[in-house]
Amino acid sequence: EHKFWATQPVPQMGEGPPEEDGYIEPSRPVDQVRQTPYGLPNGYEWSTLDIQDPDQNKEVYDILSRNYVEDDYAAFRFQYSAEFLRWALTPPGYHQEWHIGVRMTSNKKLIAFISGVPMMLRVRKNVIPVSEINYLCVHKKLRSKRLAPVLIKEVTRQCHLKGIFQAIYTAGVVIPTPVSVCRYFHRSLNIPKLIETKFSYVPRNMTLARMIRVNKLESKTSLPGLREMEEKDLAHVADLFRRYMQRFDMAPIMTLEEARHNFLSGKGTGKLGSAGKGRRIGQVTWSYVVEDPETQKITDFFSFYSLPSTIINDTKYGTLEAAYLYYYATESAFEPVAEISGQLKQRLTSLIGDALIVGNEAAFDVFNALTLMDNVPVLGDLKFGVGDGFLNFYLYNWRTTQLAGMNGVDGQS
Ligand code: YNC
Ligand code: MG
Repeated sequence: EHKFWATQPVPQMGEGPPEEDGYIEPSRPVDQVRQTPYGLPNGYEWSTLDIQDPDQNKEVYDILSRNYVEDDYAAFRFQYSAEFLRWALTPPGYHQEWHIGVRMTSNKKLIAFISGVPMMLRVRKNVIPVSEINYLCVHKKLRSKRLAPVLIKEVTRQCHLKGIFQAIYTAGVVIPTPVSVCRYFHRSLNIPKLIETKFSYVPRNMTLARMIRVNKLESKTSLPGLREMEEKDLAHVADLFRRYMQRFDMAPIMTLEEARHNFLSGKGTGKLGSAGKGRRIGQVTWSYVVEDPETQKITDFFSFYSLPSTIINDTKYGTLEAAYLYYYATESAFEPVAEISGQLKQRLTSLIGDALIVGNEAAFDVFNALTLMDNVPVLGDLKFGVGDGFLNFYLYNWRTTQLAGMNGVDGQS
C-alpha cells in the first residue's frame, strides 16, 4: 500500500494507541548518521538554497507558484510570496542545510524542493525539539517517479546531522498516520469576486445582493484598545501566548526571539501598498494586541498571514487574496468562570471578529481558519462556512494517542 511510508518510523495504519508517548526509533550520535547524500537519478543534483539571496528566493517562489498545492478541482493553487517564503524559512536558529533543492545538472533549473525549520514542540507532557517540514514540491512533469521519498530521506538525514530526530508536518493527503485532522473554514469578504471566480456560489433561496448584505462587516474594530502589535508588546504577547497554549495537547513553545520573528518580522516595509488601505509593501503577517485602556495591560492578541492563491483559469483577477488566521490568545481564558461556551467564547468572537475587520480593510477576499485551537465554537457566529479541504497533522518518529480534534499548532500550509 505505502511502499515508502511502511519503511519509516511513523505509526502504521491501524496500529492502535500506544501505551505511552515516546519515540519509535532512538536518536543516534551524529557520527552514526549517514554522511553522504542519497543518490538522485542521473542528470539531477542536490542544491542547498540560500533563501536570503534574492535570486534563489525567486527560484523557490517560481517552482512553488507553478507546481505547489492545488485544490481538488485544479481551480486554485497556493501562491506563497517570495517574502512569505523568506519569513517562513528563516526563524531563529534556522539551518540553510534544511532548505534542499534538486536541480537538473544540464541547465541548473530547480525541479524539486523540500524544507525544514527548527522549533520546540510540546506534545502533551513532552517538549521535543523538532523540525517542521514544509514546501515539499516536485515539478509537475516529474511526478510519480518516486522522487518525493528521496527528498524526504535527504531532509531527514540533514535533520539527523543536526541532532534532530523528530518532525512535524501537515498535508492534504492521508498517509500513515495522522495525529490530528482539521478542516478549513472560509469567511467571505469580497463576495462579488468570490462568486465571479467560482470560489463561492450564490446558494438557492439567496440573491447576490442579500449575500453581500449578510456578510457586510463594520469598518471599525469593536474592542477598545485594539491596535497593531509593536516591539514593546513582545514580552507580554509571548507570555500570554505561552499561557494560552497550555490549553492544547500539542503546541509550539516560542522563545522571545521566535515570537518576535513570527509576530513582528513579517510586517513589511514602512510604506502602505496599493493593494489595500491596511496593507504594507511586502507584508506577510498582521499582529494586533488589545491594550486595556484602563490598566494599559495587554489582554489579548491575534495574528493572521497573507497567502494568496492563483486562480488557475482566470484572466481578470489572477489571484485570490486570502488571509489565514494564525495564533491568538486572551486573558479571558483564565477568568474563574471562563469555559468555552461563556465568557471566553464571547471574547474570542469579538477578537476574531476584529481580525475579520482588519483583514477586510486590508483588501483580502476571504479569511480562512482551521478547526484548531478554540476556533470551532466561534466560526459559526462569525459566518465562516465549512470548506472542502482537510489538513492532516503528522509527527515523525513520535507516538502519541490521537489528539482530540483541536490542537494549538498552526503550520503555514
Ligand atoms: C506528502 N504530501 O504517499 P508511499 S505537504 C508525504 N507528504 O509514498 P512520488 C507524500 N508523503 O505512499 P509525486 C506526500 N505526497 O508509496 C506524496 N507522498 O509510501 C508520498 N505535489 O512519491 C506518497 N506538496 O515522488 C508515496 O510522488 C510517495 O511525484 C510517492 O511527489 C509528491 O510539504 C509531491 O502537494 C507531493 O509536488 C512532491 O505530488 C508532488 O507525486 C507535488 O512518486 C504538489 O510519496 C505539492 C504538494 C506537499 C505539501 C508538505 C509536507 C511534506 C512532509 C513530508 C514528510 C516529512 C517527514 C519528516 C522528515 C524529517 C524527519 C526528521 C527528523
Ligand atoms: Mg516523482
